[in-house]
Amino acid sequence: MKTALITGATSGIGNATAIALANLGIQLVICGRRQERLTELKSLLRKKVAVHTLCFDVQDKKQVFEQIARIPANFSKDILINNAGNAHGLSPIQDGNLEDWDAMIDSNVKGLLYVSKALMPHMISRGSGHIINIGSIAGKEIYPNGNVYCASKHAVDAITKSMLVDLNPHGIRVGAIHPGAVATEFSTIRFKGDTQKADSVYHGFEPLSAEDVADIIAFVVTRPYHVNIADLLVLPTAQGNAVTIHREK
Ligand code: 8X3
Repeated sequence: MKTALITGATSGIGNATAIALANLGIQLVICGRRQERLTELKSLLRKKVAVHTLCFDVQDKKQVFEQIARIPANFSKDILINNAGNAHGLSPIQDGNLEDWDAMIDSNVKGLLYVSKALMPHMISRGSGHIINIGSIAGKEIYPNGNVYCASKHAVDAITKSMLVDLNPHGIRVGAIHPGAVATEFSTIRFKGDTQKADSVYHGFEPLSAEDVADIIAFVVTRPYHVNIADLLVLPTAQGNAVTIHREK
């Protein structure tokens, strides 16, 4: 039985992906910072597949390695979905908040590296595995005030390409999915709970839903093993690039 480990599984794209993969009969290791939410999701999904929860923050190096070492032996480590990450703030670089910068680099970049580092040896020893990194359109282009968030997602793009090359001799699939506007808690977190500001991001057009992205992840993981979807930019039809969105008045 295949197992997928999903970081940031308690909300947004991670949560929708857990549901989509459980529907495919893929066992799950769901990771997040909130135990109650993990327990809730586990009770929803365990009717379909075996589910193990791991409560840790990807920013915490020690916790990452300790928790991943505790995964029971019946959960193999076939698929890793590096989804945990967020945007904090949207302001000119000269006005950037240092805590926001640390949070974005520590989770979006370093957290992804820590979790990957903990899983890669298992994949290498088996000569198979699949790593899917959730990037962003912000990893393909920069936009005004996006600065450090864009830098963190450009790093995800670079890390994905590096993994593709370095893991190539080991038979491991690696790819990234780079979504544009997805209606999740993303903007509420970016704007520190200002829901009015967050809602205005998705005003006047139909953004992607977390389920739209999860559907694509389900497609990516179910390709025959010789097919590796390495790089996908996924936008709502109303979005042309990071700053061009056709909104109804
Ligand atoms: C989320 C999309 O455009 O806010 O990563 O950067 S965007």
